[in-house]
Amino acid sequence: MDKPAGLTPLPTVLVVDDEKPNRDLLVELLKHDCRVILAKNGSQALDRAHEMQPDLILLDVLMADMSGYQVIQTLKHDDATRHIPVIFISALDAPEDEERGLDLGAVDYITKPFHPSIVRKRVRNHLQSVHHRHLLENLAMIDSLTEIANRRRYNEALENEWRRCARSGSPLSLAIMDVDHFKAYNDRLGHAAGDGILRNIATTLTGFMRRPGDLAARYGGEEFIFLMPQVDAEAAALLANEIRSAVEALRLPHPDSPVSPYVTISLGGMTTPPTDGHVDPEFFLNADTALYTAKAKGRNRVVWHRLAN
Ligand code: GH3
Ligand code: MG
Repeated sequence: MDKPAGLTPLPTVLVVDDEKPNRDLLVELLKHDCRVILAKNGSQALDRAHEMQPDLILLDVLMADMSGYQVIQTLKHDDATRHIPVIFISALDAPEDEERGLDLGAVDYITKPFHPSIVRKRVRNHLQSVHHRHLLENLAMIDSLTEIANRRRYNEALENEWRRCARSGSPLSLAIMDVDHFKAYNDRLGHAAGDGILRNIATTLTGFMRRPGDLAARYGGEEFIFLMPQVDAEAAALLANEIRSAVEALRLPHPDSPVSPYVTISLGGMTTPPTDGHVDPEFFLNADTALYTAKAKGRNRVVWHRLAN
């Protein structure tokens, strides 16, 4: 699950132990470094991990309903939880137990009775690694000029939303947009001013991300994407036109545009009912062809595949 970029909230740690005194001890120990949530058995641990997406799990091995080994196996088999690091805290202190825990994918294994300050420091170290991983993931997914999602993030979101819409039988809509006569803008006002335009457009697009799954991304150069899961063609084309109009309403002067005194964009779009399996390349191609048609028809307009525009 995505963590928001930028803000770093207090990390969340899920403590799983079937004995209350142990849970209390760990809460006392960790409460200054993180938000602690609790589970008192294996099945509760799986539910909490799913629902709360903690940054780290401290997992007891010997529990009544389900062993910690079974819990970690289930976590590691589930796409929604496999990324969450697990530390075993266990009274089983033989090297074979520790080895088994690490083989099952735990990042660390602490034996009971533990030394409180050591547990605290190890948890801190692991949370630091989690934090660095999130930073790297975010860096790799964000376009540095506009600070919105990049093409890689878009591709990933497209795969996910495609599958999600296929499962729920909902439509998926995609708009591709491109700045009109942008070369002339750069030639007249300079590349730095052009960069400013791209940032302005990115901010405007971000303002249209109103529903879960909506995604604004910079596809590359002066091309942007807006992905709209669960939006049908009519609604998507209307929204695309609102985006077009919002960019024009910024009134960013474009002295050399034959289309308008201001910077404008053209948009092409496509809506499809995704089928199971992988993304159909035609989805993007048809939206791109619609964009080409919007350019050919005079720019500063929206053309939607298979809609009377
Ligand atoms: P059209 O209306 O047909 O899209 O015309 P256009 O001039 O926008 O299209 P063309 O493909 O000829 O030129 C695209 C321009 O976009 C050229 C390139 O310098 C500019 N561009 C692409 N990426 C960037 C960028 O990151 N910053 C700036 N400032 N300009 C960029
Ligand atoms: Mg252009």
